[in-house]
Amino acid sequence: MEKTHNILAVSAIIILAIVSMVIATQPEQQSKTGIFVIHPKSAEAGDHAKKLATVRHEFKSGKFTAVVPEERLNQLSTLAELEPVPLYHVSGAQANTKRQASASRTCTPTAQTPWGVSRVNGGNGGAGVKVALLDTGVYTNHFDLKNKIADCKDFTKGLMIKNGCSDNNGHGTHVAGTIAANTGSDGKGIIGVAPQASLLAYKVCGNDGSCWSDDIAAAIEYAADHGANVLSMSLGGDTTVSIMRDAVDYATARNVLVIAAAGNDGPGDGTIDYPGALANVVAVAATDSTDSIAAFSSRGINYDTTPYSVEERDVEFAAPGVSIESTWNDGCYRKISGTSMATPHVSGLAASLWQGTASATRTLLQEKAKAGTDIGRAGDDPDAGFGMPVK
Ligand SMILES: [Ca+2]
Ligand SMILES: [Ca+2]
Ligand SMILES: [Ca+2]
Repeated sequence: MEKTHNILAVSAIIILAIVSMVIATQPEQQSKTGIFVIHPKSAEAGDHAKKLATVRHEFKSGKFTAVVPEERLNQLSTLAELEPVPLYHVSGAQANTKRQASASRTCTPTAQTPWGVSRVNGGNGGAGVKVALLDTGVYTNHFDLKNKIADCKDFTKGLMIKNGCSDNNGHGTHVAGTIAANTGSDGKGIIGVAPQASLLAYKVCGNDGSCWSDDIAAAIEYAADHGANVLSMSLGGDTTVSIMRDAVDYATARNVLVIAAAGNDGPGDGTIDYPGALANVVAVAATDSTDSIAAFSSRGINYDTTPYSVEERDVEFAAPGVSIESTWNDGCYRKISGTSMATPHVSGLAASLWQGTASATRTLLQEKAKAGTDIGRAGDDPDAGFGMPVK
């Protein structure tokens, strides 16, 4: 008996020792450099701080983001408030498809009007309305999109905003099609929710679908200064950051209706992602073709807040987001799922129903959703918010 105890005790010590060794030999979790929001304590401190780090973006508020080497962190923190920049991700499947150019149409969709477009408005309108699309870029030569792209910029290359928005992922091209595809010059392609709207295609995500939140915030401020009416973001993450709130406030004050995916972290309540979770960003959940909420769709906290009043972390709307067919970056079409696919249905409908101001358009969408089928749980709920806005 005593021997057994000894063996057990020795075994426990050996196991503990092995566990300690394994923990000790794990590579350090934090990298040697990080990306931070830098909020200088004075103009002079800001000038000094910029010499200690590689500036990525400058913001209207006077804050900037930079890559900071670890050994400079202490010195920088005497000059400025530092805040880590979160990495977000697109809210839908992606497949890293290589782009291909094609001079003639090589593909046709399985249905020219996808089920989601039929559900929302059948695909019409949007003339004169500009929708900024912040994503992995857009394949601008797709037959059904080639006359839709009013601007094409890349925010992922640092301080200087570059021309070009090539999509080597496919996700951005898919979202673009749901907003504004126009069946192409031959009329044989697919139709989006607002086929007459024009797109400002802003690349803020890399080919792997990950997106630095400072690239996103910079693109939001740029869109607000360059005539965007609606701003659509099929992306998000678990945390927010001051520059995201600042940029959304800036765009909202300039009459831009900002719309984002609820996220794909469902079905638990409170799983909603930022920036959709911000009160002045419209958060969109995903439904299937029977108007049921997708299990993956992130939920809000609507039952803990005031009904039919949008507060932080509330879901606002539900829209089609399961097996959605749209344009792909190989010149063809794909069916994919996600709140990424739901978001452009609401962005397109906002363009199609544009009321001249962002707030009047948002109110109209809310009225239409409230008047329609009660989707998800009863009333304004964490699954679907006000419900599904349809024309
Ligand atoms: Ca929101
Ligand atoms: Ca509420
Ligand atoms: Ca409901």
